[in-house]
Amino acid sequence: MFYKFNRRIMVVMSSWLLTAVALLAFFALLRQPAQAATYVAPSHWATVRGPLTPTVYLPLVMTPPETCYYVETDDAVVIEMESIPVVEAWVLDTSFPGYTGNGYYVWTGPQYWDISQAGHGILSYPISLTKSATYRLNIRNTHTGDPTLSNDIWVRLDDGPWTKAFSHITNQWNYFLQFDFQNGQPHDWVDFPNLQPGLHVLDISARSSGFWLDRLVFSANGMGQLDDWPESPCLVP
Ligand SMILES: [Ca+2]
Ligand SMILES: [Ca+2]
Repeated sequence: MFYKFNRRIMVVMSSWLLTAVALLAFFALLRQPAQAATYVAPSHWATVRGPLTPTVYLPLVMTPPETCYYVETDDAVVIEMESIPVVEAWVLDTSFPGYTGNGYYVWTGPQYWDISQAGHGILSYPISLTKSATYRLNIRNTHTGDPTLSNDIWVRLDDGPWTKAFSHITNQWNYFLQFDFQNGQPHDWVDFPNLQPGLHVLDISARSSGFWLDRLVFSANGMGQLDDWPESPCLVP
C-alpha cells in the first residue's frame, strides 16, 4: 500500500516537474531577443566591411565611409540613373522630354557588343534589401531609330557574370528590359532569384551607344513599372 502510494506520488511529482521544465524552457525561448536577419556579404565586400551588426572596424577602409545604399521600401528599390556620378562616356541628357528626376544617362562611347568587352563605363548602384525574394530589374528607357540598335546594356549583380539586357521599344519611355542570353535560350525578365537581405551592388556597363536610361526599379515580385514611386532613401549602413 505504502509502496503504491509512494509510486503514485512520484508519478504525479515527476509529471509536475516535467511540466515545470517545459514551461521554463518555453518562457526562456520567449525571452530570447529576436535574431537579426543573417547578412550574407557580397564577396567583394568581405574584405572591406563586416556584417551590419556588430560593426567591424578595419584599419584600412577602401570604400569612402559616406557611401550610402538605396534601401528597399515596400518591396522595391527605386533609383534615378543620374543619382550616381557619370563615368567614362556616360552623359546626362535632358533633350527627350518626359524623363523622371533630373534627366537620363546615355552612353556616348564605342559599342561593346562582345561579352569579352563587358565592364566598360560601369555604373554601380548600391542597394540594401530588407527581405528575401526574387528581385526583378526594370529600367525606364527608350531610344530612337532601329529597335535593335542603341537598345542594350550589360548587367551584373554582386560581381556575378555579365549578361546582356535589352529593350526594343522606341520613342517612348517604357520599363521593358529582358535578358538576352545570346546562346539560343529564350529571352527572359531580368530576375535575380533568392536574394538575401543585406547589401548588394547592381552594376550596369555600356554595350551600345545611344541607349537612354532614366531610372531603375529593382523590385520583389516584379512590380517595378510605376512612375510615381519616389526614389528610395539612400542611407549609410
Ligand atoms: Ca542591340
Ligand atoms: Ca532620371
